[in-house]
Amino acid sequence: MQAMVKIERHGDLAVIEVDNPPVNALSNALRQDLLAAVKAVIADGHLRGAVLACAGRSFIAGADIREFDQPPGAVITLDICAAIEGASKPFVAALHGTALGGGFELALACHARIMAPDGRVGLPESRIGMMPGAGGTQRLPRLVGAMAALEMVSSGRHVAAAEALKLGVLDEIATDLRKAALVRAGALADAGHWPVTSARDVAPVDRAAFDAALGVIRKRARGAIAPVAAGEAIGWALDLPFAEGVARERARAVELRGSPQCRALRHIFHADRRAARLPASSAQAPGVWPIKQVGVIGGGTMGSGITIALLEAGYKVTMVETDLNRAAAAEARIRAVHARHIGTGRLAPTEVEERLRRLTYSYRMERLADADLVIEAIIEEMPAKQAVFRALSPIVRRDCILASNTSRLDINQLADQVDAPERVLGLHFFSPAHVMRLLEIVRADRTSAEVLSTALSVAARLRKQPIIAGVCDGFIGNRILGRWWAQCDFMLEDGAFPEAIDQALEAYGFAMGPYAVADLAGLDIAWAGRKANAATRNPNARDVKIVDWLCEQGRFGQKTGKGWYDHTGGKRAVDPLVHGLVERASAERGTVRRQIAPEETVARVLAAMVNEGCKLLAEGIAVRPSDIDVALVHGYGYPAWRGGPMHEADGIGLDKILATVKIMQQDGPDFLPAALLEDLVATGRSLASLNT
Ligand code: T1G
Repeated sequence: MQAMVKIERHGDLAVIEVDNPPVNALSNALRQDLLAAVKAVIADGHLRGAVLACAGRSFIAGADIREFDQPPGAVITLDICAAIEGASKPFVAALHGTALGGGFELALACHARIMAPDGRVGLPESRIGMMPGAGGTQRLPRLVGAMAALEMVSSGRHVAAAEALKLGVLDEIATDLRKAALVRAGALADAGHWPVTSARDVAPVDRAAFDAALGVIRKRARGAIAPVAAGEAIGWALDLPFAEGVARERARAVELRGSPQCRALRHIFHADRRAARLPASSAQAPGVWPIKQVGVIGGGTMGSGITIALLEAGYKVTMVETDLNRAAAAEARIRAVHARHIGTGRLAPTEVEERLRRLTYSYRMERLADADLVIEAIIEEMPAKQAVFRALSPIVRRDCILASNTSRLDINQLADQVDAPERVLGLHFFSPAHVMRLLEIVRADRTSAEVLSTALSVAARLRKQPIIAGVCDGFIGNRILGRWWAQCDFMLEDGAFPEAIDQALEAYGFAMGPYAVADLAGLDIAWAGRKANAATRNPNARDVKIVDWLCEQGRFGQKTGKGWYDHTGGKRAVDPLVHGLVERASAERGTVRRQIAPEETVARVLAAMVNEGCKLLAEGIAVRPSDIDVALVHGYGYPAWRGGPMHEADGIGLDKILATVKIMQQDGPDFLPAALLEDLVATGRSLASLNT
């Protein structure tokens, strides 16, 4: 096996080079080798200084998170930091790629830090339910101040080179990284003294402002422990001597490492990456088609959002609209978002100009003759969509991928309209499309592996989180949503009120409860769907009419001032009229209303999700349980720190979930227990065992 750490000599200076692909993660074995190398360099009387650098695409991206369930090894990163910082010769960190977590902490312990122009640093531990445990929370505020450090550890944000230099993290940005680092190490050795981060004082801070910022972090965390713990540790740097701060940080980090939240967030980390891979059964590494020129048909909210995302990712876009007014409205929408980005400083006016230069508007589909990919985003009606696909077929090249942004229609019926149906698939973006991370890639019966693999590469370039779904009404996300929202409506009839359900689910960690979300999205969409599906609804399915009554009164949610709540005062207020309608629904059903405890709300919602998830798996619509977790977390506000419903269900016990489903089966055929769930319970297997 190749050594993971090498020492190269450059005269009287050394380069310690770490080489542990893909991201130089600090595994137990690597830590041992690295400490040995640091000690060897210190002990070598011929060497005056050293550079710590990495081979491959990145500097050390942190501890190896695959080892978090094992006991820590003999050498911890804290020991290496202490050895470097207390060395009798200067150490300079040469950073490229992403210097994160323990990697960045090692750099903070070095006596200088030099970074390549495209490098980034950060302490992202809180995103995986962890906190820095190798002195990061104590050293960083000594360099950048407590407020900036608080923001960095709680957000977990990656900070680009220019900002890192401005903040005081870096000493220099250099194109010729190794050379600049060696020069710096030599200069520090010549001077005979070098800065020691832990010996610096933390700049004085307005304590009230710091505590207020911590309060905001606590509130925004919505139950997540890690961002708050990391923030509190920055406070220890203000109050305690370095050694004590580090000891407390370490103790708290060890606690978090073994916590259910850390396990859940690591599950999501791996689930995200698994979801972006083709299922194992697909042909080996299918080719990826080059995509440069994209057509978007329809410039409504979705089409405009998709266009903005495509421009951000560097694509050339042609938007096709039917008339001047609609094109003008789309242009106004797209310009407004870009103007906001200029206003917030996210984009420079020149960057916006460059993006908008890549966008052309047209009324003629013929302009899509050169397109590599066309995304249809028109009204959600099958005949209209079919007409678009029929019209496109003779215009575009045979290898132009044709995608629909439908959120529920049968992609196979669109593929039927064109030559080469293997290039047709669904690309279901979530609104607003330039913001929401989830992208459901819908594989139709004939979609080829190459087309699927190209779609995954487009998702990566758009920085979206893909999941692959099969064709069915609502695909993965909306089909599950339909079931658990139905359970919420049943709970209204059984005795709850909308605000109690919203509160129970927000306390559980959801970003917003279902009724608040419905008011935001607009009730008219659900109403139209209910009317369209009325004929095909199963007469044995339990049906709650409250949303129809609200819509009949013109209460479409926030856009009309009233919906499930009264928003006219600028806040969501409980409306006695809605309580009246809820009670009427119970009375019409002949139900004696009873108290619904928050625990029951959560249990029924979770059971509805997991049961439907099992049906999706058995039908082959979802590839693996963890894809369902990814969908719910990135597209539907499910708390990431709970790891998604399928992960949560394993923790609770599938037998308990099944018991709840068995009570819910009285609500009709949609809630019959999934055969897969029953089978898993009978055979004592977990959902996690199905993650391939
Ligand atoms: N440990 C193990 N494997 C890792 C890893 C890590 N820290 N980071 C990435 N990988 C794997 C990943 O699973 C994937 O493998 C491959 O590398 C490429 O990753 C002591 C306690 C570095 C920005 O949280 O944010 O340090 O799926 O597909 O988009 O205080 O990975 O292909 O088999 O994501 O270019 C803190 C987590 C740890 C960083 C690269 N560090 N990683 O992104 O590629 S805790 C993190 C990332 C810690 C200290 C504490 C990203 C990336 P596979 P990728 P990418």
